[in-house]
Amino acid sequence: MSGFFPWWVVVTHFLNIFLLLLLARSGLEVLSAFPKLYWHRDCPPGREWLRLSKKMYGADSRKLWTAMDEEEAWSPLIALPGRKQLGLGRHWHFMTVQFWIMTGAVYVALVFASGYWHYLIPTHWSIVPDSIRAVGTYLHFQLPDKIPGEPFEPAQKLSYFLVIFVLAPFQILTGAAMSPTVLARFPRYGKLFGGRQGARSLHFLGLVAFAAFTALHTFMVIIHGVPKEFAGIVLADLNANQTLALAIGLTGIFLIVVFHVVITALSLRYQRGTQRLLGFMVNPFERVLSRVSKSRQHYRRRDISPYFRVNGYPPTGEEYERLAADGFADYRLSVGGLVQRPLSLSLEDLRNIDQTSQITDHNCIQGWNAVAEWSGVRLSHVLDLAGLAPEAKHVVFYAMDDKGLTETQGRYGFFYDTIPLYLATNPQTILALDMNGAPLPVEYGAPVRLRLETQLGFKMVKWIAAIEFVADITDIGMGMGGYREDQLYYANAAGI
Ligand SMILES: Nc1nc2c(c(=O)[nH]1)N[C@H]1C(S)=C(S)[C@@H](COP(=O)(O)O)O[C@H]1N2
Ligand SMILES: [Mo]
Repeated sequence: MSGFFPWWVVVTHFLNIFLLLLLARSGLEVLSAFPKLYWHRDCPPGREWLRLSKKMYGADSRKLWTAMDEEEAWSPLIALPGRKQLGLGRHWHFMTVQFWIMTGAVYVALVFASGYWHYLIPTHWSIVPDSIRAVGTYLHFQLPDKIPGEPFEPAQKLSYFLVIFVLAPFQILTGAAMSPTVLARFPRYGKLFGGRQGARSLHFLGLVAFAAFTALHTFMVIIHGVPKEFAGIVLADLNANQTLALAIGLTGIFLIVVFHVVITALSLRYQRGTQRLLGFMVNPFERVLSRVSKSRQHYRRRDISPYFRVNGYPPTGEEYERLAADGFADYRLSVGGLVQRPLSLSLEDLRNIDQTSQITDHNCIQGWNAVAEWSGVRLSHVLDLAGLAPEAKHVVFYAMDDKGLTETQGRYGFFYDTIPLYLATNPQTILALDMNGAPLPVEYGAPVRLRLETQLGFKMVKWIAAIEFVADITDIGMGMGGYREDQLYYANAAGI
C-alpha cells in the first residue's frame, strides 16, 4: 500500500462525516426544545449564559407559563427534522449515536491492531512546541513538513489525536450525563459535569468544537490541494487517479446531502412511521437501562431548587375546580383493571398508608431540571392493596387535564401515560401528595401525581384521576403508550 490511508480509514472517515452531520442536526433539534444553556445547576429563568430564543419568561411572572412555551421551531435546514419535533429529533440522535459509537469502536480497534496509532497518538511532549511551530509556518503561508516517516505534520497529528481520543469520548460522557436514569443511578457521575445543565453546556461546546475542527480540517484539505488529498482519503492512495477520486468523493458528499433532504422530508411527512421505525432501534437499549437501574438520589434540603418550572397547564374544567375548592375532600383515586380488589381511595385513605419522602432531581425531556422534596405513598403499597392479576404488565395513569383546552396546536384528549410494571415497583416510584413539605400546589399536580425518579418528566402524570393495570397498551389512546407519545412522537421508553 502506498500513501498512509488504509482502506478502513477511508470507510470509517466517510461514515463519520455521514453520522456526525446526523448527530449535529438532531442535536440542534433537541436544543431547540429548551434553547437556553446554563452553568447553574438549577437553570432558573434569566440565569442562562446562552439564549437562542427571543422569548423571555420570568420566574416571577404572574401569568402562568409552562416550559413548553419556551420551545422554538427551528428550520429543517439546520435541525433534524426541525419545526418543534423534539420527539423525532431524539429518535434520530439516539439511533445515530449507536452507529457512531460502533464505527468509532471498530476504528479504534483497527488503529491499535494495525499499528496506525503510532501516527495519531503523540508519545512525546515535543508535539506541543512542534505544533506551535507548524501553526506559525501556516501563518507565513507555507506548508509545514510532515513528521519524518509519518503521514501528518505535528499540528495535524495533535489535532487528530484531540478530536478522536479526547473530544469524541467527551461527547459520549457528557451525553450520558443528561440521561435521567444515569443521573438517578449514579448521582456523583452527574456532579462531575456540574449536573445536567453543566453536561448540556459542555455537550453543546463539544458540538462547537467539532464544527470548528471540521471547518479548519476542510480548509486545510483545500490549501494542501484537493485532488491529491481526495486521492488519499477516497481511494486510500495519495498517488491514485485524482479525477476519479474527486468524482467519487464529490458524489459521496452529494449523496449525504440528498440523504439528509430525503430523511428530513420523510420525518416531517410520516411522523408516526419515523417514531415507530427508529423506536425499534432505539428502545431496546433504553429498556434494558431502565430495567436494571434504580434511583439512588438522596439530595439534601439545601439542594432544593428555588425555582421549579411547570410543564402542562392545569385542568380547567368545573369538575376539577369544584374538587379543588374544598381541598379535594371529595376526590377519589380509582384503582382498577387487572387487579383482584378494585379500590377507590380518598386523600385521607392515601395519607393513612405508610408515607415516604424523597428529595430528587426532576428531568424534563426538553432539557431543564429542578430538585424538590416529594412525599406520599409508594406505588408498590397501592399495588399490594389492590392485588395484581398475573396478566398485568403495564400501569396506566389517567389525568384530569384536557389538552384540547390548554395546549391546542391540534392536540386533543386527556393527558395519560403508561409505565411498565418493573418501574412501578421501584422504591422511589411514589404517588406524591406533598411537594417541599406542603400539599401539592395545583400547578404541580394536586391532589396526586406520580414520581418516577429514573425517568423523564413527561412520564410523571400530574392530577391523577385513575390508575389502571393492563396487559397491553396498544388499545389505549392512539396506542403509543401515552399522551405525549401519541401526539408529540416521544418514545414511550424514557430513561435517556
Ligand atoms: N397530567 C399531566 N401530567 C404531566 C404533564 C401534563 O401536561 N399533564 N406534563 C408532564 C411534563 S412534560 C413534565 S416535565 C412534568 C412537569 O412537572 P411540573 O409541572 O411539576 O414541573 O409533568 C408531567 N406530567
Ligand atoms: Mo417535560
